[in-house]
Amino acid sequence: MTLRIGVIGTGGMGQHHIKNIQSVIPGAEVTAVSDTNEEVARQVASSCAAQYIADPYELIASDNVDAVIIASWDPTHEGFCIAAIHAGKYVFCEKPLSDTPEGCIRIMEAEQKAEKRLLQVGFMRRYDKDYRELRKVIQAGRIGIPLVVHAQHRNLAPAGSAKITSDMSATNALVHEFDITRYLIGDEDTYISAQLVAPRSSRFCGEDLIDPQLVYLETRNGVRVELEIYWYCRYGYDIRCEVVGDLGTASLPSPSHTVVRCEGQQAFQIVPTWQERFHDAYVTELREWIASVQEENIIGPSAWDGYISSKVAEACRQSRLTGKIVPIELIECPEFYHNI
Ligand code: ISE
Repeated sequence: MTLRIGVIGTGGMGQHHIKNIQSVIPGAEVTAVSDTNEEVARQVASSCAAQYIADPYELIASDNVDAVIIASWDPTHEGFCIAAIHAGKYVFCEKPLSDTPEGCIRIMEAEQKAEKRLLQVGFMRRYDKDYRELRKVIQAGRIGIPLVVHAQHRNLAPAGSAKITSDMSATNALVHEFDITRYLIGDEDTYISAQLVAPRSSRFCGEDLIDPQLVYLETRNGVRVELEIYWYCRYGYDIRCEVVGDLGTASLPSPSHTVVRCEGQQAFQIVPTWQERFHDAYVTELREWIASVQEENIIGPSAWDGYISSKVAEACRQSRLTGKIVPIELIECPEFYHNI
């Protein structure tokens, strides 16, 4: 049966998911959309023959909606997730699950009360073929025991009109790195501390944002993770990752495979946006999510994964404010989230 999806948030990410559902993902259709920007939401609704529903809670409750995608402003995620879970509906929530760890805990509590996994978090990098390949190499033991991870997360410039704050470097962008690093090195290991270091800021980022930022994490097994987030790198969307082991190293390939040599130079394109870099990952992610909803067996990134990333982001914030290395103390993983 065709899955009827309601989408909350018709900005860049919401529109991207809607386009993918319409054009390349069979088995689902968008039947309702909601956004605080009514004009855009109505345009999007008419482009996919969906209903525009002003109140997102009404969309969640609608008989015309079997499952919900949340792609709205980060601080609104928690309320919508909890409402969808209370309504017994499957929900796919863009990252971050919540902008606070406490919010993630409340979502986990709601899901446990429902006694059924209903929620998946949009950590789409787990569906990217390059990250999947990197993980395979590490898990096969080819580089030995992972010791160090170096990763860079660079944006050409922030997308959309929302103002980026220094905390969003961790809550909105680095959450991807916190999650994908666990996926690469094995999630039986856990983060135990975080330190945020602010170098001199770019001239282009404005006064309220520290940019770039460096983050150093330590895991219980002693792996060191060194991350850079840079919103205004101004040359493209550039995601890099190298894992150093005791037998060798493995890294993501260059994002484009066509290398041009001409006029005395060698070059390859660096795409400008994450929608382009991770296009295939977004499609695979939604395709697998839709299939898992239809089979009533959600297996993608869970609320527990969302909680861990949010907890690390919170430690980064504390570190920025205090200048100290901040310990990360996770709550005990509820049994509900074991082995999922
Ligand atoms: C954005 O929200 C995303 O999710 C992208 O994947 C990320 O790379 C970017 O930095 C975020 O702002």
